[in-house]
Amino acid sequence: MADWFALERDIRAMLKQPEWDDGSIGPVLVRLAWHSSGTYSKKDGTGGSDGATMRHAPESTDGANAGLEKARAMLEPLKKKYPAVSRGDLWTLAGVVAVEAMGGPRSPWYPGRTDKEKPKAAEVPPNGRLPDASQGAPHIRDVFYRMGFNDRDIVALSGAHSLGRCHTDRSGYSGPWTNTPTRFSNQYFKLLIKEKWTKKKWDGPEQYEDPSGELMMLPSDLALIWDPKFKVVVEEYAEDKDTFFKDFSSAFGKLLELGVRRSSAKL
Ligand code: ZEM
Repeated sequence: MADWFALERDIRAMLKQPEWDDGSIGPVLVRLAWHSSGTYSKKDGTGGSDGATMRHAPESTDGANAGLEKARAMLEPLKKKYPAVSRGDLWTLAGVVAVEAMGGPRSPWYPGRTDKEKPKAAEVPPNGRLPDASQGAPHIRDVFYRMGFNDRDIVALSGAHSLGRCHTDRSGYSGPWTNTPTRFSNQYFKLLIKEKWTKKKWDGPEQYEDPSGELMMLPSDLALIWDPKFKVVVEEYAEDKDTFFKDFSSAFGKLLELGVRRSSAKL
């Protein structure tokens, strides 16, 4: 049996890294957990975090995963220290621990993923399953409905953009969504509603900025207030942090479980 408490302690201890972005690798670990899971398709059960297939082509080459090789490399020392823990478990647990350590809610999480060292072609999901930030509500629904989520889950999960930032050398976009990118909060929803978002004038891809020019939104973020059904939920979460935390906790937990096959029951 792996010592899960010791592993969680070690994950928490490595989050603070002064030379990394805003001083914490928490946000990029949350993104790793999400991208390793968000390839799932409920139609045929392919994709998801089981197998840790993001190490293998073509998933490793998906433009959406640019930069996540750094997050995976940062977790490798823990894989060495806890060899019985699969990378699929390590990457998803790191996301859960990071959210909680940055002030967010704990999500339900269960071990039992099995890494695929030499996956067959059909066992690695094709590229293009993760959402495209340049697109709007219909695309976002296509992608998240494919995983089995509903509109409310979509808005809740998107609240993770209270964390972290965009990097021109990864996605081509630039900047953080909030002034507190290492603090999990409902600030993203408040800003979506309260700020005036205008198109940024630059050579990069279409993105939006607040009047200060310091904060950003992707077209896919603004889709959450341009679509009336999404907007109602954005307004609710902007007003009610506790409901957001509760909904995020369960939706993130559900995301990390997608496609996980266990030989024995959950612990
Ligand atoms: Zn994100 N996300 N995301 N996201 N994301 C980025 C960064 C982060 C979308 C997206 O295109 C982008 C969810 C949903 C969606 C995080 C968590 C979650 C970036 C910037 C882009 C472009 C990448 C870069 O340049 O480094 C789109 C289109 C989404 C849905 C429509 C969900 C769901 C998430 C978790 C539950 C996080 C934490 C980051 C910040 C990463 C970092 O390195 O700081």
